[in-house]
Amino acid sequence: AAGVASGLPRQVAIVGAASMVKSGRKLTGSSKQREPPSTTAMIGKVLHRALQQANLTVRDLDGLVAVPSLQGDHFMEAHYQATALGLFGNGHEPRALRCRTLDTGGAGPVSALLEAERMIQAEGLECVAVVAADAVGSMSSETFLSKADDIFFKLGKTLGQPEGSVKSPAIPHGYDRITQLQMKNYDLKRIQLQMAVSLESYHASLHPDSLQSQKSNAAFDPVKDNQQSTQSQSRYYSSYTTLEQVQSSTPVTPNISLLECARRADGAACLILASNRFLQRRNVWAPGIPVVIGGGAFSGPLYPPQNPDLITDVMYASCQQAMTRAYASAGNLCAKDIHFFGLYDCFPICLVRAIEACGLAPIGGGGKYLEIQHQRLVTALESDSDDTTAGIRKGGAVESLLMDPSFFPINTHGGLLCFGAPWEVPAMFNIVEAVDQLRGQARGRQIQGCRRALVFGNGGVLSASAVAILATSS
Ligand code: MLC
Repeated sequence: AAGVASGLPRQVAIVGAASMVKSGRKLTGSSKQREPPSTTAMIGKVLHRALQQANLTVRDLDGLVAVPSLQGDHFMEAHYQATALGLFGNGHEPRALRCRTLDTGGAGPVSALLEAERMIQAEGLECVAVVAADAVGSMSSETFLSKADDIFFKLGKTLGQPEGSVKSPAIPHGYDRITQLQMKNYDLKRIQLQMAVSLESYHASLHPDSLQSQKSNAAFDPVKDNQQSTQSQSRYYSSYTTLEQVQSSTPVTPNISLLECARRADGAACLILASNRFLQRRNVWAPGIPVVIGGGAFSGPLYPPQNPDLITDVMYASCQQAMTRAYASAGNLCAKDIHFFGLYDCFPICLVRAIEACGLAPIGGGGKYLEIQHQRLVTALESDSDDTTAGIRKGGAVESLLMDPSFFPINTHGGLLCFGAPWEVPAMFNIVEAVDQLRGQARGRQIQGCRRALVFGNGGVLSASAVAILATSS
């Protein structure tokens, strides 16, 4: 892998990365008349923050890539948002802004990142923003489910599947089919899937912006706790969800409970990509800027068939294929060259398959990998008698676990399960966290020596996969 992180010949850097997430107010009953948060307003905020990081303004942009939203449901999302935000100028002086909308479901942000990189490399653009926003956290349960289910009910009908073969909630039931198959074929255990939530929840407890931390911030004051001399720099912002809590969570499908579902949220994120030629001209190119060094994508059918015998590994291999292509395009890298993994985890089975596909565990070994990582965490917490409601003890077992780059280097923000999941936005959160890690700005959750990151987004029920590999430029 030596030399691949030079930023050449793929000369595109990520110079801005900003995100926001909120649980949203359920617009039911008397609040029915209230407007849900505007995706345009949210995009405006994160766009401004991401541009500011690079000392740029909207006038520097010559491209915009967006993904659709469930709440906005706009025609030509990128054009819509560019128009609504006034990015085309005042009409007297039209601006050349190339807009693209990409729909690969939850894989959208990673597909959009790769498209923005391609627009810079192949079309000669210089500075492209990637944006995503949604407000599914503010939807009532009925509105969200009718929209989400409708997609797959319609598909079932189109494919001539018997009435009722796609059950509500359609998305968790689709992932349950894959879960059952993986449990049967590879001895994956239910408890191992539940451990995924607990591990991610632990990471989310170290991130001040995760929904989990936002919800329980009132419980204690991490700043005050951190002033105690026995505490290290790392601190908790919330207590984490224990395995027992996941096990007693309300069942949604036979193999998925509420805490094992992507956590509905409102939110937005923005990335600013620029050519290093442009950055050198503006005098802002500096070693250490995250650059895109590889990418790959692959697609399969949108929903698993009812008959488990027809769900073959070949049909649902999009993640594996996208990973293989991404590693190859980054100069034949492999898992041991990567320090941070931003893996899509809308349900634990998605994470298990990604862990195997990226090479952190052999095929069929994802469950065991989770079990080992979970055991490491529990042992360290027990050793420190740590109740995760105070700062982390200096020189303690938990601190040394966090200093070990091999400890669960996945979704240090908490993933869809614990950070928050505004429909097609959350793979952006994986990328923003990767950028924070590569910049060394992940504070109490920083992976030591993080120089390369892999981000993966999944769309549909394991149907569309997009993977990008980022590295710090030298
Ligand atoms: C929900 N809650 C969680 C949680 N999920 N808390 C912690 N961790 C989680 N993972 C909390 C909520 O905040 C809420 O708290 C309470 O549990 C009830 O959740 P709800 O969503 O309001 O309940 P309900 O409306 O009854 O719906 C339950 C559900 C729904 C399971 C049907 O949550 C659901 O469909 N979730 C999956 C979302 C989904 O499918 N996303 C797309 C993933 S697929 P409080 O305090 O507010 O009551 C994908 C690929 C792609 O990403 O292409 O899109």
